[in-house]
Amino acid sequence: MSELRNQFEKEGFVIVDILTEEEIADYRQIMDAMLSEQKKSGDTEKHDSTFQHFGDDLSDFASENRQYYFHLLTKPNTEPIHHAFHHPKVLSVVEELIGPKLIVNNASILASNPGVIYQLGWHRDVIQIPEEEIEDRLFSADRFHNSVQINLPLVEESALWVVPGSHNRPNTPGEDAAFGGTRHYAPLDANMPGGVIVRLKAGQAVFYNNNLIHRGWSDEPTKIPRRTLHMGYHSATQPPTWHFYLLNADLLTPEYLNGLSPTMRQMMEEYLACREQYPRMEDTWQEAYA
Ligand SMILES: O=C(O)CCC(=O)C(=O)O
Repeated sequence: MSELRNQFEKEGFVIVDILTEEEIADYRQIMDAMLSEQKKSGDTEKHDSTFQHFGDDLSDFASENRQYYFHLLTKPNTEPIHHAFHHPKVLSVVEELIGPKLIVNNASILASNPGVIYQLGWHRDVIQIPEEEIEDRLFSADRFHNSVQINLPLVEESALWVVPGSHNRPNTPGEDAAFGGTRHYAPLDANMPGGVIVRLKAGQAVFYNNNLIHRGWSDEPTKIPRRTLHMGYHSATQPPTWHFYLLNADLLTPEYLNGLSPTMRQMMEEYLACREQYPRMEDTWQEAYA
């Protein structure tokens, strides 16, 4: 097993340099055309983050004083940045971590302008699973978790916090106490033992097992914008997890697919073929699921 994979399995995350300076500048330029840093809101209210699975509309960016979560695939006018989702270095690291035949199942951007307080409580990415169906066996070292999530910032960031090594074991009593009885989002004032900030330079990515206990967080209003590509993949050599269903397949119409680059179109066709093979998200956390 490679050193990188070993570290990923032990800690639940790895940090890798991905983009060159030139690519960072290119990507920033594309991003600036979609999301303006000049746009300021007069809004002084405190907002909860949008429920990520719905996603925001690009045209709403910065109208409220909060972080935004944009789904880039299935949203027209985001095509100029789609090549980020098949960046060869990203794909080769994911392949090293979980295996070949990668299917993209999340391609988003986490974005905010300066001055935002962003607080998404501690959680594992099991929000799609009803709380009473979340069993400890899902967080076992014996179970292959067929999902890698990635944050690739175009501006340095320190928004993601993780509890290293928490991805393949159940909660400790201290973590249970911090969750306060829920298996979804912990209360915002939870004091999670062992939580650390993941500090990333622009162009560096964190690849994480999203069973890891993690959160998105800033204690104070941010001083710099957030422009972070956020992606998820699984390997088609094994059945997908519940994260696979994050893309809204209904929006992948023939008309939409026709407007994509040949590579992106092929990736979406592979996504749809996999969706046909595994149509039911609710099967994916059952014990009998292969
Ligand atoms: O980097 C972040 O803001 C956290 C994202 C997150 O918690 C998630 O996607 O589940």
